[in-house]
Amino acid sequence: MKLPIIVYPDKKLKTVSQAVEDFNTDLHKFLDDMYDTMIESNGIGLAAIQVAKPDRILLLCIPDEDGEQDKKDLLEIINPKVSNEKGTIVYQEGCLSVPSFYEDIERYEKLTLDYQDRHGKEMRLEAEGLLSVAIQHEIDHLDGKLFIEKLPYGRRKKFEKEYKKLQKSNK
Ligand code: Y12
Ligand code: CO
Repeated sequence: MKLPIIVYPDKKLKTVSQAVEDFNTDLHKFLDDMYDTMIESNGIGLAAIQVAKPDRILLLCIPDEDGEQDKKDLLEIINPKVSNEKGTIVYQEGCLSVPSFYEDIERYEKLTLDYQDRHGKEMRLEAEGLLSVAIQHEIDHLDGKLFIEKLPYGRRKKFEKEYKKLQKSNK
């Protein structure tokens, strides 16, 4: 079932999400709904707070070399912890909560991610490139932060002006 996505400037997006403790059927249903929401919205990543749930959960499904998203590549990431960050990469980021805006953002190029899967099992992965960027973008959501907060002053101002204009035209 597709869930409604919260969009900027909704203040709920500033919430710091809380650790998941119960790995039960309610969680599994919510993860399935997050997947439907992300895929039906053409997203490659989604954090639980974007659908109004302040839990430390994120989903990623990075497209393959043909641009196809395969469910076998789905990552359900719960209670993530990043370590071993290395290098820098600039990537044009987009966000389902900031529709129609894409901006170049600098992130770590590589990292190690420890997390739990839907059964509470401890997992670890090494990420680089787009996967590393998307992990950092989604973990920022869990800490109440959006990628636009990383923009330099001038670009942020320009974004706010254009976003307001777009919101008005969509009314
Ligand atoms: C770089 C860093 C992080 C990510 C993951 C999260 N972002 C997304 O999945 C963004 C998806 C997105 C989809 C949109 O919808 C369509 O293209 C049809 C979209 O377009 C509009 O809002 C009009 C914007 C963002 C990805 C990359
Ligand atoms: Co986002």
